Formats: sequence, C-alpha cells, structure tokens
Amino acid sequence: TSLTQQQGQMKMQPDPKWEFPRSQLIIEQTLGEGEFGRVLRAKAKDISGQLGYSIVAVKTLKEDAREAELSDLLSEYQLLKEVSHPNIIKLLGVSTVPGGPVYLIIEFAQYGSLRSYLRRSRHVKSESQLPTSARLDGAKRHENYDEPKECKVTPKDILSFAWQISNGMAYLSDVKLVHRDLAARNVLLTSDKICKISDFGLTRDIYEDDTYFKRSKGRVPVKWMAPESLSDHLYTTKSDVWSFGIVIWELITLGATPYPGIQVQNLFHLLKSGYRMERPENCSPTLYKIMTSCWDIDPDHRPSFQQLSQKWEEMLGDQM
Ligand code: ACK
Repeated sequence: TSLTQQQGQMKMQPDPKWEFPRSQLIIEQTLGEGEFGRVLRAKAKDISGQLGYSIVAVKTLKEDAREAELSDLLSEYQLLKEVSHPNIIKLLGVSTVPGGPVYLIIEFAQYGSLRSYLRRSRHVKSESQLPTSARLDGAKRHENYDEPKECKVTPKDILSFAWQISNGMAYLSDVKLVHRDLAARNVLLTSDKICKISDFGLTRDIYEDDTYFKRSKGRVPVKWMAPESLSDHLYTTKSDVWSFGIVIWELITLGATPYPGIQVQNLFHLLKSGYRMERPENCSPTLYKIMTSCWDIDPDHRPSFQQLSQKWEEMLGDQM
C-alpha cells in the first residue's frame, strides 16, 4: 500500500484550519533530503493570510518512506499546530487529504540550517585577514569573499544564536515538550539572522514525572545525546540541555562534528568515566564553563534553559 492509502486507513480527519490546496503550491526545487524525507522549496499562493505568492518550505516523504516516517511527519504537524514562538519554525499549512503526497508547509529560512551557515562562514575572510589594499574598498573587497559578506559570523552572532535557541527551548520546556533532536542541523536561520528551532518529528509531550521513554527505533543522534538517554532511553528537558551544550560547541567551532575522531560505540563509556570534549581554541573559559555545565552527569545539576537565557543576556550586555 502507498503511504497516502495508509494515511487514509489511519482515518485522520483533515483540519480545515490548516489544510492548504496542493493546486496552490508550485514546487520549485529540492533543498535537501534525508533517508526517507525531503524538503522542497515552493511558492504558495495566498497562504496563511499572505496575499499572492510567498516562498515556503515543504516537508514531505520520499517514495520508499515507511509508516514510521509518516507517523513522525504527522506528529510533527500536530505539534507545530500547538506552538508559537519567534524562535520556533512556523507552520503555514498542510496537505493531508488523500490523492497526493503529505505536505507539511513551513516558513522558509533563507540561510538554511545553522550548521551549514556556520560552515559556509568559514570561507569568509575577515577584514584583518585581507591585504591592506583591499580593506574598506567596497568593490575590491568583494572579490576576496568566497561567500556573501553577510555570512560572516562574529562573536556577538554566536552569543545571539545561543540566546535565541535558549529562548525557543525555554518556551518548549514551559509547554512541557521535549525536543529530543536538538542540534545545529535542526536549527534554521532566516535572512535577519533569526534562529528557528525545527525538526519536531521526534518531539514528545512530557507525561508523568517529566520523563519520556523512547521506543527503540531508527537512527539516533548519539553524539548529541545525554548519557541517560543513551543508557535508559530517558528524555527530559534536561537531556535537551545536554544537547544544547553540544550545540554551543558546534557554534564555537563553526559547525564541526562533535567528538572528532571518536567512534560512537565508545562514547557512552567515555562519558560515564568523566570524559568531555576539551575547550576549543577560540572558546573563552566563561563559555566553556557554560557548555560543560550542560554536560553534568546528573541531569538535575544542569542549568535550565531559563537560566541559560539569562547568562546569554548578561554576556550580550557585556558586548555592548
Ligand atoms: O542546511 P540546509 O541548506 O538547510 O539543508 C537542509 C535541507 O533543507 C534538509 O533539511 C534545508 N531546510 C529545511 N527546512 C528549511 C526551511 N524551512 N527553509 C529553508 N531551508 C530549509 C536545510
């Protein structure tokens, strides 16, 4: 059976508030694909109160996707319906009616994922690295950039990104949601450098003592996971805080892959014996202290996202 048929069998009631006609969508290109999912760029006519065409991103499934992936996509849809925060990706509409692919229509983020943005920024030469003759010479300077100038990432940008992600996560924890897959690849960046937390396919409600036990399934982002998630499938806001510590490390290293040279199968024992990533070269001791506090073996000793937001605010204040 095809997924659309399966979905019919699931007898999901289309929600008229969110349903958007596929005929008002012009698919333009593929932005990226995973094993079973695909993200497309499209133009949507008269969507979400916006008259005329707007550029949107469309999440959909590949032909060989399984039921589990459809269920993740639909649960992402259910979740996005309920949330609203400037640092969380906005749902614009959905196509779930039988007769075509399932589409999740979300706001388009010009700069793509934070990880790819950080990595692109590595190729941007800073003013001081340029030959003197090129400095402050608009026309000439431009030739020295592999990438547009706006891709440059400053220390203030790093703090601002960390602050925005903390704010979005503090909101999520307030509404009792655990993301479970927080990573720089799952944060999107708009052209105004606004971070938007996305990829809620794994997100779950917290019930009973703030804990979610994950059914064993699929590929897991081991290098972002807290030890208690690895050993006991325990997911809480505090395990999201652990992942956030890894995100800070990704920010500082401009999108490097965590635990370079370490095999994932060895990671759990290393972490249990107290091993943590060392302080990256360009990382201040203050910042390193914050990231390692997120990696406390005891979840209760890790800071809350609210406390983290405050820290970033103080540090951003010092930058002014
Ligand atoms: O790093 P990227 O360029 O940004 O490549 C990935 C790819 O699709 C697969 O996830 C990009 N992407 C995902 N969602 C969006 C969105 N809402 N707006 C723009 N790009 C997106 C992401």
